[in-house]
Amino acid sequence: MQDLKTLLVECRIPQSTPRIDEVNDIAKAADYNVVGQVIQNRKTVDPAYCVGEGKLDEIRKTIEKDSIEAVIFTRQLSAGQIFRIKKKLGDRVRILDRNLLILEIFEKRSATKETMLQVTLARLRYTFSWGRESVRMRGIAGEQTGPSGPGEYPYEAYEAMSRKRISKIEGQLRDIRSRKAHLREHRGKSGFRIVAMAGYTQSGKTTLFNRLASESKEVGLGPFTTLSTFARKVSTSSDMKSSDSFIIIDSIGFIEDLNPLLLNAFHTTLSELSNSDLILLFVDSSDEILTLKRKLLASRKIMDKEISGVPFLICINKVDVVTREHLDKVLEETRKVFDVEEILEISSKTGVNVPDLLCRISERLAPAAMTV
Ligand SMILES: Nc1nc2c(ncn2[C@@H]2O[C@H](COP(=O)(O)OP(=O)(O)OP(=O)(O)O)[C@@H](O)[C@H]2O)c(=O)[nH]1
Ligand SMILES: [Mg+2]
Repeated sequence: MQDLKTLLVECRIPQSTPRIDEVNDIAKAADYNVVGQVIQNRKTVDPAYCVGEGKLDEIRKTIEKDSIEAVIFTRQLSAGQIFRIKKKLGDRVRILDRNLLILEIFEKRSATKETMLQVTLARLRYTFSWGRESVRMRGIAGEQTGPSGPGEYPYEAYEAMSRKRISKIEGQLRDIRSRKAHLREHRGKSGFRIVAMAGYTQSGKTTLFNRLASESKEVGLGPFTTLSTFARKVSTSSDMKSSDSFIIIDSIGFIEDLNPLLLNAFHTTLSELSNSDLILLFVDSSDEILTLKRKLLASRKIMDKEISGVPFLICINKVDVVTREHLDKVLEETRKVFDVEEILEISSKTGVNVPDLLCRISERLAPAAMTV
């Protein structure tokens, strides 16, 4: 149980996307006790401290007055900014940016060896330059800044160790992946078609997975409830003939502006989806239109980069909680981003239109359809 008293800090510049609500959700999911928010509007981001130095002084006073234990910046901070902010706010407070927070939630939710290795790798790569930076900034907590051995600076040892760990983990991941490739081949030979679910985090993928596969995987714990890939067999009729069955795959959700180092960590998890025969792309219709538009664009970007070439069917989910008028707007926005004919309106939670969805999956997976 973490429960650190936490302050969120957002530096808003013209045209930047407000992130504070999303970061608030992720922070809560990672068990931070968010007690306040500081938003500063500026023309540009301060290169030294992200927010202005005066604002940071105010934040320091708030930290002392309210016994704040963690400060989370909603923007990505450079290593230099992190060290300067740490120096100003003191070592007692934990300083994070959105990426480090996402890494924490990834670590917390990692359930498989592969995910754990992927996340460790992402963190090592993300913090690779920190040793050098801490020396440049004259060290955290007075570490020595000169050579520690013949011609070797402390950061060189840190980097050499990181490099070693990185290549070890890469090797372990290669082994796991080749075993998984074997499994996939086996699945392919068994004649089962594969249907994968994709979409923004919290759009309702696992809720449908549980419904279809009679499973009870965790849902609704906030962003990134699911990190690993799960596969189960689903039958669209009572006999379990392979022509009526398919394998459904649940996976990690998308998020906007994920740092490439973090996205790459999940590249293979996502690219597993590109081996599928059909993708169900989830859209959360309960979002406000502006949020929906941003999430649609983010989904499109990730689909194009990671999973292009696989046919997909869009599932507008959570129709049980929205009006017809709102749904029509959702459809209109979805069509602007995705040039597809087939969009189904469903509710993973109540099961509305799920039988229709199963029919459409069967039809799309039928051999004749697959050759089109
Ligand atoms: N009202 C309503 N809520 C839904 C529906 N589907 C899912 N939810 C809720 O939305 C939240 C997220 O659901 P999940 O199934 O965990 O979403 P996910 O896409 O798997 O999320 P990640 O694993 O984070 O990618 C939960 O609180 C669900 O109860 C739906 O059809 N209607
Ligand atoms: Mg999930």
